[in-house]
Amino acid sequence: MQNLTPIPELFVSSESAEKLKNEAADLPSWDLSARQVCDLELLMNGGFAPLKGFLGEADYDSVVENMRLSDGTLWPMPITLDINDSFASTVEPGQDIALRDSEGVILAILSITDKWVADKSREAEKVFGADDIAHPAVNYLHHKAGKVYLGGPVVGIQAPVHYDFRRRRNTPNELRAYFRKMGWRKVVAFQTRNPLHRAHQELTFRAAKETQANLLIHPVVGMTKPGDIDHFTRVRCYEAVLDKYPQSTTSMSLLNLAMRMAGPREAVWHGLIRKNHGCTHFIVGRDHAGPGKNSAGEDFYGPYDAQHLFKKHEAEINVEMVDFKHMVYVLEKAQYEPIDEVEKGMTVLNISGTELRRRLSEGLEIPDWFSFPAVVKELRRTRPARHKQGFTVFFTGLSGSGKSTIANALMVKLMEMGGRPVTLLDGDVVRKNLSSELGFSKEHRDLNIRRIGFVASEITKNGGIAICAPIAPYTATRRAVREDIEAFGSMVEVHVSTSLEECERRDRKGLYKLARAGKIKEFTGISDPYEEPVKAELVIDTEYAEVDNCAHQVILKLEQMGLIAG
Ligand code: PPS
Repeated sequence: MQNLTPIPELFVSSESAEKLKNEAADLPSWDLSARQVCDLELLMNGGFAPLKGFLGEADYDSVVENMRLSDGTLWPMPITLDINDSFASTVEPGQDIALRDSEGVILAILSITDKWVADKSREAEKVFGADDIAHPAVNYLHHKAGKVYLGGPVVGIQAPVHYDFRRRRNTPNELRAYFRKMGWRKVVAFQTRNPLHRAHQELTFRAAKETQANLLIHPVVGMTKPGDIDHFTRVRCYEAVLDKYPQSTTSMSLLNLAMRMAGPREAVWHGLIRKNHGCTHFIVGRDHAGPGKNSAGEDFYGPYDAQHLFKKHEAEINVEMVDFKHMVYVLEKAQYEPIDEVEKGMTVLNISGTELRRRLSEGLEIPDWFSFPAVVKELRRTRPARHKQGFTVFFTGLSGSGKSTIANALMVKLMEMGGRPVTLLDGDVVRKNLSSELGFSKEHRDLNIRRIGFVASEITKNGGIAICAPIAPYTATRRAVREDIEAFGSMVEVHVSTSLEECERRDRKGLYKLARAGKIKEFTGISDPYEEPVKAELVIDTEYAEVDNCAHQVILKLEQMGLIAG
C-alpha cells in the first residue's frame, strides 16, 4: 500500500542548524569521501529510512550476515563510515564529530557509538558474493575505504549542495508531496545508470501501462559503475527522451545514490529506497546492478538472481516488482516486442552496449530504430569518434635510448597533420619546470611520473595530444598513469628498447661515464632499476631504424588504433 505521509528526516530546524554549526566548529571533523557524501544525503533526507545514522557494529554484523538490522528489519547494504587510522586514533565512542564535505562545509554531526576494525573479506564475501577485486565495490572496500568504521546517529545540519540540474533533484518527501498533489496512487520506478534508448522507452512505457501506474524515471547520478557515461551527459539524454512519454503520467527525478553494483542485494536496497520515495512498483531487469565479470571471467551473479531475491522479500519491501522484459526490435513489424513474444521466423535486431560504444568511437551510424536522434547527438558530443578524441603517447626507455629525439619528430609530424594541439612533456624539460625540486630516488621518480601523468590526462581530457618522454622505470607507476589517462582517452605506451650497451656506447650526454665512475648515483640501468614494459602498445629499437622511421612507426600505430584518420 502506498503511504504518502512525510517520511522522517534527520535534519534539525534551520535555527538549531545555525546554532549547531557554530558549536560543531570546535569538534574533531571528518572530511567525507564522495561516496560518504552520497550516503549521508540519503540518510538525512529519509532515502535510507529507517536508518538513523551510520551503522553501529551490531547492526553492521547483522546486515552483513542476514541482510537485516539487529532488530530484524530488512536492510541489505552496510552503510558505514570508514575512516583512516590516523583519524581513528583521535576519536572514541561517546564523542561527537563534524562531518564535512570536500569544501569543508559542515553537513552533519555524528555521535559515535561504535568504533571497530571491519573484517573486509567477510563483508566482501557476504555482501558482494566474493572477495574479488574485479568487483568494483570490493575493490573500493580494499583499496579506497579506511580500515576503521564509525557508527552512530546523525544529526543533519544541511544537505550537500548540488549546482547541477537542481530542478530535477527531489528528496523523498518532495516526491511524496508531488505524487500526493498529482493524485498518483500507483507509481512504477525505473532505476537506470545508462542513457535511455528506444528499447528502454518502450519497456518503461509498457511497464506503466501493464500496472496501470504512473512512471517515475529515477536515474542514479551519485556514483555508478566506473567507466559509465557521466551523469551530465546522461541527464541531457534523459531530458531529450522525456517528451516521448505522456507528460501527465511520467516524471523524472535524479537520485544521488552511490551504487555498489551488488546485484541481488542491491535490487532489494533499490526497492526500499523507492518505497521511501513514495513508489509502489519497481522495475527489476536481467542482471540488475550487475558488476560485470569476476577475475575468472565469469558473471558474479546469475542473470535473474536479483529478481528472485526481490520477489522473496517483496512483501517486506512493500513494493511490487515488475520484471523487466528484454525488448528487441522486430524488423518485419518495425516495432519493439518482448523477446519471449516474438513470432518464429521474424528478424530480431539488437545493439549491445559494447557494440554501441564501438559505433560511437568509430564514428559509425547508429540507426534510428535503436535510439533517438537527440540522444545520439548528446552521446556523440561526449564521446566523439576516436580520431577526434585526445590521447597520450607515452615513451619509456633508458636515458639516451632516443625517446626525446623520436618524440620531437613525432610532435612535428602530428603538427603537420593538424587538427589537435600537441604538447611535448620531455623528461629533461619536465625536470626543469614541473619537477625542478625532485631527485632520482624511487619516491621522487614516482612523483615526477605522476605529475607528468596528471598533465597528460588533463590534455587528453581536453581533446589534445600529449607526448611524454620520461624514463619512467617502474611498471606500477606507468600503470597508475595509464589509469589516469584512460579515464579520458587512449594511452599509447611506446617502449624505446635500445639496449643498455648501445645507450652507454652512444653516451650522448656523458652521463653513463659519470655513473660508472660513481659520480652520479641512482643512475637508471647502472645503479638503479629499469622494469621493462610487458604490454606496451609498441616497441621500437633505435639500433636498427632511423629517427624518421621510428616516428613513422608510431604514426602507423596511431592510425591502426583509429586515433588519427588514415
Ligand atoms: S624518471 O626516472 O622518469 O623520473 O627520469 P626522467 O625525469 O626521465 O629524467 C631523466 C633525465 O635525467 C637525467 N638524469 C638521470 N637519469 C636517470 N638516473 C639518474 N640518476 C639521472 N640523473 C640525471 C638524464 O639526462 C635523463 O634524461 P634522458 O633524456 O632520459 O637521457
